[in-house]
Amino acid sequence: MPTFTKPRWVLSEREATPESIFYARRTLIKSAGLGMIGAAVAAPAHAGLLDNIFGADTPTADSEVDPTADLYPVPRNEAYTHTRPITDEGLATTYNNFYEFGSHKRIYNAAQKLAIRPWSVILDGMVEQEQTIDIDTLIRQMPLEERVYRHRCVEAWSMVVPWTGFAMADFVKLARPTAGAKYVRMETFENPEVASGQRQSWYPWPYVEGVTLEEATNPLAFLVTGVYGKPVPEQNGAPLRLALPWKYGFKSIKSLVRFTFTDQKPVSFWEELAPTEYGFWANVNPEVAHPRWSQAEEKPLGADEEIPTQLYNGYAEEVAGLYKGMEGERIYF
Ligand SMILES: Nc1nc2c(c(=O)[nH]1)N[C@H]1C(S)=C(S)[C@@H](COP(=O)(O)O)O[C@H]1N2
Ligand SMILES: [Mo]
Repeated sequence: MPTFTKPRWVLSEREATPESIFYARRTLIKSAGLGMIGAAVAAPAHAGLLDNIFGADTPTADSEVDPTADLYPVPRNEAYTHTRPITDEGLATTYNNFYEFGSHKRIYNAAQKLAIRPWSVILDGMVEQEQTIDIDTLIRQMPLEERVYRHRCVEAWSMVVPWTGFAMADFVKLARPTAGAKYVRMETFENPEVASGQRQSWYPWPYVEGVTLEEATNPLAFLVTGVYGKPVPEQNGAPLRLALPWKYGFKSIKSLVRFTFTDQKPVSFWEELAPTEYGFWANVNPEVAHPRWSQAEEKPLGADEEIPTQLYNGYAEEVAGLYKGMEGERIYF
C-alpha cells in the first residue's frame, strides 16, 4: 500500500486543488440565501484531503468478475516509450480525481458503488447513424493494446501508467461522423444516487469534455478499458475513459456514456465552473502558469522530488502540429 512519507508538498497541493473555486462559489450561494448547502460540504472536503494523505485502507474488492477480464493482459505497444518508472499500481488506483465521488483524492471505496454493467455508450449528433453500443460488444470488437503513458494533472502531480485500450481514431471510424462535424463532446454518467458528488448541485453535472476531430484522430488519443493488465477499476474511470497524455489530466474524462459529434465547440465541466482558470485546449506547458500556481514542475506520485514539466507533457513531436497557426489562441490554458 502507498505510504505518503513526505507530506512537504501536501500544502502546495492543497493550494493547487480547485477547492477555492467552490469556496468562492459558496459565498455566492450564501448571498443568494442558500448558505446551508454550501456550508454543509465545505468541511468534509478538507477532512477528506487529510484523510487521503494519512489514510491507509485498501480498495474494496469487486464482488463481480468483469465480463471482459479474459481479454487481459494485452501485448504492449512498445512505440510508446517512457523515461520515468511506472507508478506503483497501489498509488495510481488509490489517489484519484473523480469529483462525482468527492472533491478529494481518496474516492476509491466510494467509487465501487458505480455499477459498470450493464453499460452502454451512445454515439450521436453529426454521424451517419446514431448508435447505442453495449460496452462488452464494443470492447470485444476493438483492437486492444497496452500503452505506457505519462499523465500530468493540472494540480501539478503526475504518474506513468500502463493503460489498455484502443485508439480513439478507430472509435471515430466506428461512429462515422458526417462532413460538417468538427468536435467530439463527451459525457460521463449521471447518477446522484450512487455518486454523492453529483448531489452537490452547484457543479454543472454531468462531467463534460471535448476535443476537436483532429485531436480525437491523432494517434496518441486513447480510449482506456484497462490498466496494469486488468480491466480499469471504477475509481480510474471504468468501464471506458479517455487518455490524452499531452493535455492536463482533467481532459481525460472518465466513465463515458456519450460521444456527440458536433460543429459547436463543447464547453467542458471545468471551463463552465471557472472559465478564467480552465480552457478548452489545456495543453501542458511548463512556461504558462495557472492563474494560482506555477506549472513549471510536477510531483510524480511516489517520488521524493519534483521534476520539470515538459511542453505537451513530452509529446510535442506527436502533437505540436495540431496547433500550428494558433499562436493567437490560449492553447496552454
Ligand atoms: N468524470 C470525471 N472525469 C475525470 C475527473 C472527474 O472528476 N470526473 N477528473 C479528471 C482529473 S482532474 C484527472 S487528473 C484524472 C485523474 O485520473 P486518475 O484518477 O485515473 O488518476 O481524471 C480526470 N477525469
Ligand atoms: Mo487533474
